[in-house]
Amino acid sequence: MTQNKYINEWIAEMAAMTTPDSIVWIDGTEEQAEKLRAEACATGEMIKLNEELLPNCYLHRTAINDVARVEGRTFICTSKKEDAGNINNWMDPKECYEKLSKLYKGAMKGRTMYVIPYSMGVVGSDFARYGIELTDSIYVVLNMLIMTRVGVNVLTELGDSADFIKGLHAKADLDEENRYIVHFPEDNTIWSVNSGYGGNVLLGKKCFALRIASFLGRNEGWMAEHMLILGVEYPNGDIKYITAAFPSACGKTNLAMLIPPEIYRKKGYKVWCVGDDIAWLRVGKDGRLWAVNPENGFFGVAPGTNENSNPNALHTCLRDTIFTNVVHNLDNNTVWWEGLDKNPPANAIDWKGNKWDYTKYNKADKSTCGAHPNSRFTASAANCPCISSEFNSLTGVPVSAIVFGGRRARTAPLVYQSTSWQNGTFVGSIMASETTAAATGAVGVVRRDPMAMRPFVGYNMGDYFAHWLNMGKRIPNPPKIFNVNWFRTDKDGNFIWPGFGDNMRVLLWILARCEGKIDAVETPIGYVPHAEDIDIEGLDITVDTVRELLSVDTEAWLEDVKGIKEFYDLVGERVPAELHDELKALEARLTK
Ligand code: OXD
Ligand code: MN
Repeated sequence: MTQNKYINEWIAEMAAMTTPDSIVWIDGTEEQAEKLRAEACATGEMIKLNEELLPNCYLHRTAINDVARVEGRTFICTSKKEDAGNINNWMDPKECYEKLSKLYKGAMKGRTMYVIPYSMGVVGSDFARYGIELTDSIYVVLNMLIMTRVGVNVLTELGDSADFIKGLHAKADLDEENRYIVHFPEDNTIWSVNSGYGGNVLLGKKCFALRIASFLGRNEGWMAEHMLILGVEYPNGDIKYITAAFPSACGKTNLAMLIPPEIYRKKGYKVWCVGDDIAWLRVGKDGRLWAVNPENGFFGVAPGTNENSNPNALHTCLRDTIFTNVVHNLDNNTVWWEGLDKNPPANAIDWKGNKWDYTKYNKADKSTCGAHPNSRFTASAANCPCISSEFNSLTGVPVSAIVFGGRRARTAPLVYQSTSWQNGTFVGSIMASETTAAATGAVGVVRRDPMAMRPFVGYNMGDYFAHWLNMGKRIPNPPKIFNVNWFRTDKDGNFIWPGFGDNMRVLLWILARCEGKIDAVETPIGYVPHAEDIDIEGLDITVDTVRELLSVDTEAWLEDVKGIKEFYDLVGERVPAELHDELKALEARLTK
């Protein structure tokens, strides 16, 4: 397929270790994909769904012990432990190669090794980086064909270069005790073994586009971030772009595909989705920060996706989609998940492959769910009704605002603006989210998740903060940095802000601030809107409620300062002095 000796020698070496029966190159053609789908259906790996209702859609079930990313088994293998830092699991690279080689030995015997040449970003663009994934899973091949740009043109672009990310995946025995997702950033290598779940095995996504890319970006002067990218179109046709980072379970995909409230739609406002999970950011020739989404599809959480929460996502997965671990409706050969609608199918199979009795469903008991809470749809960006016309742009989109956020019942106001890039980096570094009862049983446990990158920084978190500060010095016209919290609750625990499409009202305030069109109130934590400046026309809430949403609870913040100190101590001595200064200054402002 290629004359590139680096590629061919590496494949030969991996094949000698894993001993597949055959090696098949994936060329990106529809004919080959169709043959693989048929083969997966013949072996039961996938189920073809109703062609009329869900054209070209398939259902797959993972092993029941293999349903999510495994942070405890994810490693960054740098030669020096301190370069991986305290937040990452670390293994010595040599030791790790030796240990995992034993697990890979003969792991593909009786199987086929597929070779997937893929690009993160538009092939040939300045942003693009190339990878080759070797895998023994057709499911992985078919997901990669949706999530990345796969094809021989990647090999053409690579020519005889050694500059590609080498990914090796083997399902082996799906043994949890020997499951490893390991990254060798100094060798551009990713090894994944004993898993078949998306986040662990679609190596272009979290492993390459975040962990390895964050390492490359630090060395080369760009950024790889866990951020959605959206464009807000004004009635006059102007479009302004925002990137936003939120931890899991905070509605990233919903915000990325937001539909403005009717009063805004009538005035001519629109929102365009560029990406829902990952942004690569570079300084443009014009001195602004430019963003691309390196992916080509969405690997979205299915439960809770419905006509109200995210109609665009729902429409995106009506065709050409792979569903994983959702309910199979046997009556019409379609799929269902909790929160899709109020009509659970009576004749159905649950995500574990067992007959499912929806009458036994109890919201409080996850084991009665028909779909796994982390069940997914893998769908093509091209099928998204609100996909941006800039999705395939070679240069990306210019970013006006960076938005951080989390799920906080009390601490963070609906929105506030940082006072500078340095202060904004601090705001990102102290990001946190509270667990919900539904997720863990323990309400309000705060997990620090800086820039929503805690599981995804491929090097020392302290160095990552320093890279953010350095980038600020390199961007002549940087985006303004904000923090939002859609999840503030009243004393009875009810959400105060309506969220979803109405978050548009907050985005418009953010963009007005970026344009210098509106002033704000200075508080100890940053700039907060005047309550009257958040438009509530057509909403069921009053300006006083907005005032409550925007209030800064000094006591809660002082409590938070303690948690931030503990977290900085955990990250260790590489936390930049500027961020310690920011923390001291915040504490002083809060106690003044
Ligand atoms: C994801 C995640 O799957 O962040 O996108 O876990
Ligand atoms: Mn994500």
